[in-house]
Amino acid sequence: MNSRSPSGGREGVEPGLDMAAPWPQPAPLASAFSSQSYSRYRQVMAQDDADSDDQTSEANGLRKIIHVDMDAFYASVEQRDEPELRGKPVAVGGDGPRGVLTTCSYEARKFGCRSAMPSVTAKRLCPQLIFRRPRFAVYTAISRQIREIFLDYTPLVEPLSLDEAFLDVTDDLKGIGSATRIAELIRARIKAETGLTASAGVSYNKSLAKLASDRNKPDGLCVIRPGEGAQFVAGLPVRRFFGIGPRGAEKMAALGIESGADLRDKDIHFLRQHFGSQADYLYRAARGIDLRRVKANRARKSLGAERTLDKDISSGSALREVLERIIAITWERIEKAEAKGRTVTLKLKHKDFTGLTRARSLARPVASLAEFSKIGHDLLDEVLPLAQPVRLVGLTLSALEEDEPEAPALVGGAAQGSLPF
Ligand code: DCP
Ligand code: MG
Repeated sequence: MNSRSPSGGREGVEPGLDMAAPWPQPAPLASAFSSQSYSRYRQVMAQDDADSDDQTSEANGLRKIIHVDMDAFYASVEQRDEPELRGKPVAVGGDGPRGVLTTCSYEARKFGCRSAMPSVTAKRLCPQLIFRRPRFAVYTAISRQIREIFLDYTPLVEPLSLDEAFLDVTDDLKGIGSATRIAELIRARIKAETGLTASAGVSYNKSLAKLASDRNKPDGLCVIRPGEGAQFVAGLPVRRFFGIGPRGAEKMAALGIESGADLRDKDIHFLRQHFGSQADYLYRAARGIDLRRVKANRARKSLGAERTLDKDISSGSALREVLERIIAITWERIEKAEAKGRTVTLKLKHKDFTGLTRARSLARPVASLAEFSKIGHDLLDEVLPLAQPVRLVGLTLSALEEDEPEAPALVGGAAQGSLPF
């Protein structure tokens, strides 16, 4: 078993910082920290940060959080279903001139291939790279399978994407005895029931659990116990922190901040001076403190689809044709999710990567495919004729009505559960 835990370590809380005192609201993540690679997580995390509402639960007692993340998810599924791909460098994505890797197997990562890398670059790094097209229906089915496994241990499951989720196991519903043991049982069941490996991180808050799940990938486990969080983040480069993208990391490097330890050395006045509303978030992050709770039944913010075109196009009729296909895909997703939303947004990306969006909001949810389609086409008409050709077209439905109530917040007994790590 690949189980490690950082040893030693100072307390995760600075002397003089009163854990029982009310905490200020975490600052929302500012655009200075944006980065493409982290954008998916940032959206989720920034949202959570903005509506974190359980400032006292950390003071009430430490929680036990597990973050589970499948290893090289899409690529592992392809290797599972096509045994001749096992042990080989495999990429999932388009291998055309505009193709991008959604992910790649660990064998391909040895050559430097990565998620979101242009396929041409990946092929240059690894000429023997084998490409497969994504099979989203299969990935979605596996995602459901693993979610069922999670729900067997706790109702407090917060999926972040198809292949990862936070679980709050503070309340030991099955009487298993430790959070680490629960994580191991979950990993073993995922392996047995899906034939795939997952890595897990166990800790007392979400940020640390997520950092931990990444530490011993693939097929690994890492536990960060109370008292070890500050030590753990001290050794990390700051770009690994949530919300700190390449630009944020560059700005920090210019100020002599490379690692979590460097960040921790800066006082709050310095952080406020240089990072404004980010300061409180950074101050806490450098100490391994994260107050967000695990939220089950995360409400979806939008639903949509987009397509990168094989050839840049500018003609109205060609764009209408593409849009028609995107409308059909998006509406199918909307119906499947039984989503109701009021805002339709058209997104176009030009050849030079500049973007253009047009949105329309109704007073009530969009009622039918015909209505959705008409709004989509009206928005397109508004931007025609185009000044320059586009390479990507997307359409989303947002301002969604929540159809599932939020899970009750952890209070009292649950927050104070005594499950050991
Ligand atoms: N994905 C994607 N585009 C990205 C990143 C990821 O489409 N830019 C997809 C493909 C991945 C899946 O999401 O398989 C899960 O993303 P992860 O970041 O968890 O990456 P992997 O599971 O592939 O690898 P790891 O073992 O690092 O978790
Ligand atoms: Mg993964």
